[in-house]
Amino acid sequence: MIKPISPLLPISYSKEVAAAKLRGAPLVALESTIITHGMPYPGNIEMARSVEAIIRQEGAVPATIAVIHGVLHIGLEPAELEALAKTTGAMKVSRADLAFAIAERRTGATTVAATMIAAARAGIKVFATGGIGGVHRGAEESFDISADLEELARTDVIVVCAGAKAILDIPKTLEVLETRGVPVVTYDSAEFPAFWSRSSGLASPLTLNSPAAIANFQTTREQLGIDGGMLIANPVPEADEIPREEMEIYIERAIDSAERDEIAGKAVTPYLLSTIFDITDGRSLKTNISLVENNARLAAEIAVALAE
Ligand code: PSU
Ligand code: MN
Repeated sequence: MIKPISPLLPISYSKEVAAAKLRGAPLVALESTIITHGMPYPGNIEMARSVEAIIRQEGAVPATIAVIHGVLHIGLEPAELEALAKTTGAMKVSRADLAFAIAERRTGATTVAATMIAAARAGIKVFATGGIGGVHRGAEESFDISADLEELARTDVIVVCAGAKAILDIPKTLEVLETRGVPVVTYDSAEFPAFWSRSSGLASPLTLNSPAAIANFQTTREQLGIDGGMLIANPVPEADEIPREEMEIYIERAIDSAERDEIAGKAVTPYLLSTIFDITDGRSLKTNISLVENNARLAAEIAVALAE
């Protein structure tokens, strides 16, 4: 169920997104935490620009979502995107703090959960990201389960990702998604992918082989009156993947280091990502950019198929 936005909410559409909404063009939402907390500058701005360009090439319109000085932005102008990529003080904003960032006139980058909320309110049905948050390893002790999972259960947006990072407990993440009724569809593979790696060792709950089939599945869910999101897992291109066995070594080291440094709460994911970036000498970043670009392409194809 998509609630409309109050006319009193401070919201701003980029010129391109406003024009696209007027003519009913397909739109693809993009998150901004990946820009401010997921990658270092200038790799982050290069990724953000190239992802937007890919979506345009595929005949859709990109809408990068963020809160800037208390205004919810649906689509960023090039200068706004650049400024956000350079900011070091942006909040990481999820469902719990999206309204806080707006009310307190803060600048905040939206996670998957917060981007889904903004996209749904703005009438955007498809969203491309890198990886979703999930159940962290050791969650039985820490209770660290990303709000992304709950959002997927309740908000009607198709989220295209490269699977779940193996810094998470992937089996538990899939269990929670199943419990909450979120369809998990891997694109063109029987195996659920693990972000930097094409393989997780786990079968995907569902598989579809074309954007049209994904659009048709979503339309059928709507016909049945089933609300909530769905997760499309798109394996990283083979040329850029880091194999699972190799990745496992880096991940173990990053998790050990996070425990030593007593990292908790929303700092965990950014810490692990930047530690892995250091350990792999930047190779993980190259993989990360490649998979986001790959996801943007598929998301645009799905948005175009949904519009047909
Ligand atoms: N995966 C990445 N880079 C990121 C994230 C995930 O490769 O920056 C971000 C996304 O915005 C995701 C968030 O929604 O981390 C999850 O954080 P948490 O586990 O604290 O909910
Ligand atoms: Mn968390």
